[in-house]
Amino acid sequence: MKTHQLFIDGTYRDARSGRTFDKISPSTGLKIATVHEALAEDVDDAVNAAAAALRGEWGQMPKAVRCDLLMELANAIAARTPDFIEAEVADTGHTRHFAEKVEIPRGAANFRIFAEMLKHTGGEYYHMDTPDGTGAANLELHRPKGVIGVISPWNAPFLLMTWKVGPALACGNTVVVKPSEESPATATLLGEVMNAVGIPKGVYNVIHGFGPESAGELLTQHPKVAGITFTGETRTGEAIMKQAAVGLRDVSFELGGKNPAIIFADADMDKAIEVTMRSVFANTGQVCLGTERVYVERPVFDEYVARLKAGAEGLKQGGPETPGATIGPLISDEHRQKVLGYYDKARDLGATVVTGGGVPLFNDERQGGFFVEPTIWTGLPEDSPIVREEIFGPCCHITPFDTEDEVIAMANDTSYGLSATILTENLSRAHRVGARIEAGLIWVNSWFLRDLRTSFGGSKSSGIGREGGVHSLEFYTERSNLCLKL
Ligand code: NAD
Ligand code: 6OD
Repeated sequence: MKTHQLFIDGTYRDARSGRTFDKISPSTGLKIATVHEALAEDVDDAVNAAAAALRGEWGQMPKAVRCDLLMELANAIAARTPDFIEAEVADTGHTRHFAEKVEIPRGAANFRIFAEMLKHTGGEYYHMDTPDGTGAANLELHRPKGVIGVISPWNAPFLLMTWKVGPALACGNTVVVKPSEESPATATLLGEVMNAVGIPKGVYNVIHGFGPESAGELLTQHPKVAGITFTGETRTGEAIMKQAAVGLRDVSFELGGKNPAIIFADADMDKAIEVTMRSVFANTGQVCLGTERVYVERPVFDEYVARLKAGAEGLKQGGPETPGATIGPLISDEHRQKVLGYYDKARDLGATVVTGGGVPLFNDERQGGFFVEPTIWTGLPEDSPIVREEIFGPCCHITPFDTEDEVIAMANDTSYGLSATILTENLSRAHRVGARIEAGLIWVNSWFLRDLRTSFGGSKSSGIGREGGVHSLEFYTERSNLCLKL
């Protein structure tokens, strides 16, 4: 049985609160770890350590040295890939394949790419004419913002946490990370690697706990925290915004989505099935970018539904220990109840259940896990909660459409604006339709294809701000204009 302590000022230690909570395995329902819960004193210790590190060696370190150290960190993470995989799959129930091919390499890349980018980023300079003819030089300086509070979710814990910690550290900040209570392991393990490569004490701190009245709320209200970067549910974002309002802390929010996949009749149907099998079922549908709404042009509707059904029924459910498993459990019993609530609601509302809709039966240890059947519905109106609300499970509703205007209107008729996926072989249509979709990320003939230099984030209720590339630099630094009269 594992114990996850707090990581503060370069040292693992028990919470001063004296409180702990259990971490339950999603794939078996059994307890796998005891986690220390940080309350006010612990949060204070972590933030103070982070603030002190800004004034110490880290704050004085030349940018090039800091970036080289982060490159070493990326290599050291890669060298410990098996440990990170084990930690991640135990907490999340993800397949080893997903952790090995996507989550852990991206964790290392999040440090490498931002370190490389910062190392080669220059500054802005504006010459100005003045009445006396001598002019002035304006230098736009970027300073680290300060102590950054990182609040991350459970659905891709290491990838999403490092997506924020990487640029925050590259820009010279220090961080206090509050990983989800459902996924404490990889953030904790990263402390060992930070120490091993010589990242100064206090630069990276980890506190565990819950949101309200626990570590999350306390961190976002701490007066010494300069900025909060948060990925999670839209409702949690609203709560954090209120908490961060006192002291006017800056926020960057990556929130929920109810993303459309749009399949035109001219699409390559093999490609459409391959892409949407991933966009609907990858990570058991627990991906903010997932496409729980699928719109299919009427001439290919029946063919598409039949082929996606066959694909869903071909998935093999199982935890990381199940040979050949292609789809894992949901993260927790609580989340499973939420998803099953939508499964029941869909049936009550008269949806056609194309496949799934329930809980699978197993005759082995998977029976204790939090599995649900991959599920496809058709036949519901666009104002149904199934089509409007983020479910965050392995499911989608498929609607037929007849015209571009009609499908664009349906795709945009949502309070969210995170992503969209368009399947078509017609480049002009891809551009025409894509440009009219109100979302931060639009893919054509692909999904979740990520160049870390590009902007990432959502509009409407899907977020505030963008991170990625230079956009991360904007959030994780403060600008000063130095105007030098010549
Ligand atoms: P969540 O909002 O329940 O929790 C996220 C984190 O916030 C956790 O660490 C939690 O402890 C913390 N938290 C909760 N209440 C808090 C409070 N009042 N103050 C401070 N911290 C608080 O989200 P989740 O269930 O872990 O993750 C799933 C959600 O995240 C989905 O809605 C998904 O769409 C979204 N998500 C968005 C993106 C994106 O990039 N847009 C990426 C991944 C996940
Ligand atoms: O790839 C990323 O950087 C990113 N933020 C992915 C988000 C996945 C959502 O579940």
